[in-house]
Amino acid sequence: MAGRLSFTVGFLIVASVGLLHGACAATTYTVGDDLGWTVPPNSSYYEEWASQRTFQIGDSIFFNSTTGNDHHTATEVATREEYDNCTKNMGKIFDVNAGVQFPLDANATRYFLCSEGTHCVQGQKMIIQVGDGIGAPPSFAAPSLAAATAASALFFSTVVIFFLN
Ligand SMILES: *[C@@H]1O[C@H](CO)[C@@H](O)[C@H](O)[C@H]1NC(C)=O
Ligand SMILES: *[C@@H]1O[C@H](CO)[C@@H](O)[C@H](O)[C@H]1NC(C)=O
Ligand SMILES: *[C@@H]1O[C@H](CO)[C@@H](O)[C@H](O)[C@H]1NC(C)=O
Ligand SMILES: *[C@@H]1O[C@H](CO)[C@@H](O)[C@H](O)[C@H]1NC(C)=O
Ligand SMILES: [Cu+2]
Repeated sequence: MAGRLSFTVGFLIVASVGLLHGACAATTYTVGDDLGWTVPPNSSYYEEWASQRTFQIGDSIFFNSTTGNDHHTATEVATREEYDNCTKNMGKIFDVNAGVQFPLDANATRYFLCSEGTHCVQGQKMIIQVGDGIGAPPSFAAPSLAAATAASALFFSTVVIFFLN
Protein backbone atom coordinates (compact mmCIF):
# COMPACT_ATOMS: atom_id res chain seq x y z
CA MET A 1 0.00 0.00 0.00
CA ALA A 2 2.67 2.46 1.11
CA GLY A 3 4.85 1.36 -1.80
CA ARG A 4 2.04 1.95 -4.25
CA LEU A 5 1.32 5.41 -2.79
CA SER A 6 4.94 6.49 -3.04
CA PHE A 7 5.07 5.16 -6.56
CA THR A 8 2.01 7.31 -7.43
CA VAL A 9 3.48 10.41 -5.71
CA GLY A 10 6.78 9.81 -7.44
CA PHE A 11 5.02 9.53 -10.78
CA LEU A 12 3.13 12.80 -10.17
CA ILE A 13 6.36 14.62 -9.30
CA VAL A 14 8.07 13.35 -12.44
CA ALA A 15 5.01 14.29 -14.52
CA SER A 16 4.81 17.86 -13.12
CA VAL A 17 8.55 18.42 -13.54
CA GLY A 18 8.05 17.36 -17.15
CA LEU A 19 5.20 19.84 -17.56
CA LEU A 20 7.22 22.65 -15.97
CA HIS A 21 10.10 21.87 -18.27
CA GLY A 22 7.72 22.03 -21.24
CA ALA A 23 6.33 25.37 -20.07
CA CYS A 24 9.82 26.85 -19.68
CA ALA A 25 10.91 25.71 -23.13
CA ALA A 26 9.39 28.72 -24.96
CA THR A 27 11.99 31.49 -24.76
CA THR A 28 11.94 35.07 -25.99
CA TYR A 29 15.44 36.02 -27.06
CA THR A 30 16.42 39.68 -27.21
CA VAL A 31 18.58 39.85 -30.31
CA GLY A 32 22.14 40.83 -29.36
CA ASP A 33 21.18 40.82 -25.66
CA ASP A 34 22.33 44.14 -24.10
CA LEU A 35 23.69 45.47 -27.39
CA GLY A 36 20.22 45.25 -28.94
CA TRP A 37 19.76 45.54 -32.71
CA THR A 38 22.24 48.08 -34.06
CA VAL A 39 25.40 48.32 -36.15
CA PRO A 40 27.57 45.71 -34.40
CA PRO A 41 31.30 45.95 -33.48
CA ASN A 42 32.17 43.42 -36.22
CA SER A 43 30.44 41.98 -39.25
CA SER A 44 29.91 38.47 -37.84
CA TYR A 45 28.55 39.63 -34.47
CA TYR A 46 24.88 38.64 -34.92
CA GLU A 47 25.66 35.45 -36.83
CA GLU A 48 27.86 34.41 -33.90
CA TRP A 49 25.16 35.44 -31.43
CA ALA A 50 22.58 33.30 -33.25
CA SER A 51 24.88 30.30 -33.76
CA GLN A 52 25.49 30.12 -29.99
CA ARG A 53 21.78 29.57 -29.37
CA THR A 54 19.29 26.84 -30.15
CA PHE A 55 15.96 28.07 -31.43
CA GLN A 56 12.88 25.91 -31.46
CA ILE A 57 9.21 26.20 -32.38
CA GLY A 58 7.42 28.37 -29.82
CA ASP A 59 10.41 30.64 -29.15
CA SER A 60 10.42 34.29 -30.22
CA ILE A 61 13.09 36.76 -31.17
CA PHE A 62 12.72 40.36 -30.08
CA PHE A 63 14.48 43.20 -31.91
CA ASN A 64 15.10 46.19 -29.67
CA SER A 65 16.80 49.39 -30.84
CA THR A 66 16.52 52.10 -28.25
CA THR A 67 20.05 53.43 -28.06
CA GLY A 68 21.34 56.31 -30.16
CA ASN A 69 19.55 58.29 -32.84
CA ASP A 70 20.04 55.81 -35.65
CA HIS A 71 16.99 54.33 -37.26
CA HIS A 72 16.88 50.57 -37.81
CA THR A 73 14.61 48.03 -39.41
CA ALA A 74 14.10 44.31 -38.99
CA THR A 75 13.64 43.14 -42.55
CA GLU A 76 13.06 39.50 -43.28
CA VAL A 77 14.18 38.38 -46.72
CA ALA A 78 13.22 35.11 -48.38
CA THR A 79 16.47 33.63 -49.58
CA ARG A 80 20.12 33.20 -48.68
CA GLU A 81 21.06 35.07 -51.86
CA GLU A 82 19.03 38.14 -50.84
CA TYR A 83 20.60 37.88 -47.40
CA ASP A 84 24.14 37.71 -48.79
CA ASN A 85 23.36 40.65 -51.09
CA CYS A 86 21.84 42.76 -48.29
CA THR A 87 18.83 43.16 -50.58
CA LYS A 88 16.65 46.12 -49.69
CA ASN A 89 12.95 46.81 -50.10
CA MET A 90 12.05 43.14 -50.09
CA GLY A 91 10.22 41.01 -47.58
CA LYS A 92 8.79 42.39 -44.37
CA ILE A 93 10.18 45.68 -43.16
CA PHE A 94 9.60 46.63 -39.56
CA ASP A 95 10.67 49.83 -37.88
CA VAL A 96 12.22 48.43 -34.73
CA ASN A 97 12.77 51.56 -32.71
CA ALA A 98 9.71 50.60 -30.71
CA GLY A 99 10.81 46.93 -30.67
CA VAL A 100 9.33 44.14 -32.75
CA GLN A 101 8.90 40.48 -31.95
CA PHE A 102 8.90 37.57 -34.38
CA PRO A 103 7.36 34.28 -33.24
CA LEU A 104 9.35 31.30 -34.50
CA ASP A 105 6.37 29.22 -35.47
CA ALA A 106 7.91 26.57 -37.71
CA ASN A 107 11.17 24.78 -38.37
CA ALA A 108 12.79 27.01 -40.96
CA THR A 109 15.90 29.00 -41.74
CA ARG A 110 15.11 32.70 -41.58
CA TYR A 111 17.11 35.68 -42.76
CA PHE A 112 16.91 39.08 -41.08
CA LEU A 113 18.71 42.30 -41.91
CA CYS A 114 18.54 46.05 -41.37
CA SER A 115 17.74 47.92 -44.56
CA GLU A 116 19.00 51.33 -43.38
CA GLY A 117 22.08 52.71 -45.17
CA THR A 118 25.06 50.34 -45.04
CA HIS A 119 24.07 48.74 -41.72
CA CYS A 120 23.56 45.28 -43.27
CA VAL A 121 26.93 45.36 -45.03
CA GLN A 122 28.49 46.29 -41.67
CA GLY A 123 26.99 43.15 -40.14
CA GLN A 124 23.51 44.10 -38.96
CA LYS A 125 22.16 40.83 -40.33
CA MET A 126 21.38 37.46 -38.84
CA ILE A 127 20.46 33.90 -39.77
CA ILE A 128 18.08 32.09 -37.43
CA GLN A 129 17.79 28.33 -37.75
CA VAL A 130 14.64 27.06 -36.05
CA GLY A 131 14.79 23.36 -35.20
CA ASP A 132 16.24 21.37 -38.07
CA GLY A 133 16.00 24.51 -40.24
CA ILE A 134 14.20 22.68 -43.03
CA GLY A 135 11.41 24.50 -44.83
CA ALA A 136 10.29 28.04 -45.49
CA PRO A 137 8.75 30.15 -42.74
CA PRO A 138 4.95 29.82 -43.14
CA SER A 139 4.41 33.38 -41.97
CA PHE A 140 6.56 34.77 -44.77
CA ALA A 141 4.28 34.71 -47.82
CA ALA A 142 1.11 36.27 -46.46
CA PRO A 143 2.51 39.37 -44.69
CA SER A 144 4.83 40.20 -47.59
CA LEU A 145 1.81 39.99 -49.92
CA ALA A 146 -0.08 42.29 -47.56
CA ALA A 147 2.86 44.70 -47.62
CA ALA A 148 2.91 44.59 -51.43
CA THR A 149 -0.83 45.34 -51.51
CA ALA A 150 -0.34 48.25 -49.13
CA ALA A 151 2.53 49.53 -51.29
CA SER A 152 0.45 49.37 -54.48
CA ALA A 153 -2.51 51.02 -52.70
CA LEU A 154 -0.15 53.83 -51.70
CA PHE A 155 1.14 54.03 -55.26
CA PHE A 156 -2.37 54.32 -56.72
CA SER A 157 -3.51 56.89 -54.16
CA THR A 158 -0.39 58.91 -54.99
CA VAL A 159 -1.25 58.67 -58.69
CA VAL A 160 -4.85 59.75 -57.98
CA ILE A 161 -3.67 62.71 -55.89
CA PHE A 162 -1.29 63.65 -58.71
CA PHE A 163 -4.11 63.73 -61.27
CA LEU A 164 -6.47 65.56 -58.94
CA ASN A 165 -3.98 68.41 -58.55
C1 LIG B 1 32.96 40.20 -32.73
O1 LIG B 1 32.75 40.93 -31.52
C2 LIG B 1 32.40 40.12 -30.41
C3 LIG B 1 32.12 41.07 -29.24
O2 LIG B 1 33.12 42.02 -29.11
C4 LIG B 1 33.53 39.14 -30.10
O3 LIG B 1 33.14 38.31 -29.03
C5 LIG B 1 33.79 38.28 -31.33
O4 LIG B 1 34.87 37.43 -31.10
C6 LIG B 1 34.08 39.16 -32.53
N1 LIG B 1 34.20 38.31 -33.71
C7 LIG B 1 35.16 38.50 -34.60
C8 LIG B 1 35.16 37.55 -35.77
O5 LIG B 1 36.01 39.39 -34.51
C1 LIG C 1 15.27 47.90 -25.04
O1 LIG C 1 16.58 47.96 -24.49
C2 LIG C 1 16.75 49.04 -23.59
C3 LIG C 1 18.22 49.09 -23.22
O2 LIG C 1 18.70 47.84 -22.84
C4 LIG C 1 15.83 48.83 -22.40
O3 LIG C 1 15.98 49.90 -21.49
C5 LIG C 1 14.39 48.81 -22.91
O4 LIG C 1 13.52 48.53 -21.84
C6 LIG C 1 14.22 47.75 -23.98
N1 LIG C 1 12.89 47.91 -24.58
C7 LIG C 1 11.97 46.95 -24.54
C8 LIG C 1 10.64 47.28 -25.17
O5 LIG C 1 12.18 45.87 -24.02
C1 LIG D 1 22.77 39.30 -55.87
O1 LIG D 1 23.85 40.04 -56.41
C2 LIG D 1 24.38 39.48 -57.61
C3 LIG D 1 25.61 40.27 -57.98
O2 LIG D 1 25.38 41.65 -57.93
C4 LIG D 1 23.29 39.54 -58.68
O3 LIG D 1 23.75 38.97 -59.86
C5 LIG D 1 22.08 38.77 -58.18
O4 LIG D 1 21.01 38.91 -59.13
C6 LIG D 1 21.61 39.29 -56.85
N1 LIG D 1 20.55 38.44 -56.37
C7 LIG D 1 19.52 38.91 -55.66
C8 LIG D 1 18.48 37.91 -55.24
O5 LIG D 1 19.39 40.09 -55.35
C1 LIG E 1 11.85 20.52 -35.79
O1 LIG E 1 13.22 20.17 -35.70
C2 LIG E 1 13.55 19.38 -34.58
C3 LIG E 1 15.03 19.08 -34.62
O2 LIG E 1 15.75 20.25 -34.28
C4 LIG E 1 12.76 18.07 -34.58
O3 LIG E 1 13.02 17.35 -33.37
C5 LIG E 1 11.28 18.36 -34.66
O4 LIG E 1 10.57 17.14 -34.80
C6 LIG E 1 10.98 19.26 -35.86
N1 LIG E 1 9.56 19.61 -35.84
C7 LIG E 1 8.81 19.63 -36.94
C8 LIG E 1 7.38 20.03 -36.74
O5 LIG E 1 9.26 19.35 -38.03
CU1 LIG F 1 20.32 49.51 -38.82
